[in-house]
Amino acid sequence: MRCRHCSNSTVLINDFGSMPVANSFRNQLDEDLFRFDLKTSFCEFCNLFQIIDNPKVEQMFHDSYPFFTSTSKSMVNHFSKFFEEFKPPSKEDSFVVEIGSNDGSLLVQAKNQGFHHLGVDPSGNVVERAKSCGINSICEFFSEKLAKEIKSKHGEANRIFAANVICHIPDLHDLARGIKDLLAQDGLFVFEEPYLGSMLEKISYDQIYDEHIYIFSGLSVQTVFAEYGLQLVDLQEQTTHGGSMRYVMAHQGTTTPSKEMLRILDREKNQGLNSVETYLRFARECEKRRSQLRELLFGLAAEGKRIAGYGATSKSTTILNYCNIGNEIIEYFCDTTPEKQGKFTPGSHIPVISREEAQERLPDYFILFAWNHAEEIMRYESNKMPSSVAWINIIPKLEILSSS
Ligand code: JHZ
Repeated sequence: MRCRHCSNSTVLINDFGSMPVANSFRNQLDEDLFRFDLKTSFCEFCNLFQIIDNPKVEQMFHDSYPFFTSTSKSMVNHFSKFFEEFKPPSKEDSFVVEIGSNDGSLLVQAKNQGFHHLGVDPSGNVVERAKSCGINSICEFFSEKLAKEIKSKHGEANRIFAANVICHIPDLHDLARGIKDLLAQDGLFVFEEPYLGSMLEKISYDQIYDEHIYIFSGLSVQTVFAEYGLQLVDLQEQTTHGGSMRYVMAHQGTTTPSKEMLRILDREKNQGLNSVETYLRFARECEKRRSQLRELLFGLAAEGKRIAGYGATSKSTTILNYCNIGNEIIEYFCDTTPEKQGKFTPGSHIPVISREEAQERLPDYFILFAWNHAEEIMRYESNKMPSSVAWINIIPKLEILSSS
């Protein structure tokens, strides 16, 4: 196993077994389901935590991609603050690009405030949604080649933004060359992703699935982009997606790195984010979590309890397939995304229904698979859900939250 980035040999960390594409919801149970081996490894040379194999990018991102950023109001709010903090100082002669712009939840601010902008996303359906809201978007995979085309048509970008997408791009060399070329000399490249430090702390192994080819840390991001003259200048911790990190990058030598960044990089070393032992410990913990979840759910099912899932997340595909839990245990998933409703979850074959339908057939237990949106979900559900329904929290700790 060679590192995807530096080609040195890596150490095998997790083996989650055969896994479908996390967002390959099926219309019919008998439809073919593509599977691949989901394994992770760690590179001691560039500190990259990565999955070993991945499906082709076209199998993951396409015209029926079912994840729409705007399904979470708090995420839309988060992106509006993101834009305010990092927008170019002036509208004149400035150009904002977003990689993986999805339905335009971030760029809507650029559009509303009159900034010249462009969103790039490879999934046609989400691009159409963004365009229908007046957000300039193109349906493409970002690459060095595309960066050159954008530059020749629109000029250099003063800001390049990305949220929950840089870790989806297998070839980081091509990406870095594209950014280097497109970014104006005084520009900023700002992206945020689920954070490796949080994943290790919470044992949120469900962050590992096909789309997440890498789970980054400050240490790995610094190394990967330095080779192309892009310097990490700030790190900002975020609470989104169960613990994310925002990485601020600039052309080498143009911006002074923040003290906070130096503090976080030191903390990462103290936490052992650069040591194989840390990851091997994480792998052992994942196995323990698997046994605990199976024991709890099979026990409840044996008592005749009805169990449903809340939030048909990408993350739930890893948990259900790794723990070998399917529709014999979980009766249905409740999810607000119309594109997921009426379909079956990948590999675990559990039907997805709307919140309204779920109200008609409430279970004894709801497992909170969208644990990263717990606050938003509980705000909505707390006065609607009868006390006879208990919640099962899976991350950071397996626990039953309330029961009559
Ligand atoms: P959510 C996504 O992963 C996909 P997922 C992506 N690959 C990525 O990188 C990560 O984000 C970071 C539903 N829901 O946000 C909507 C409700 O039903 O945890 C979604 O289907 N009711 C780009 O898929 C799911 O839950 C609600 O009130 O793991 C949440 O998915 C809310 C708030 C959500 O991301």
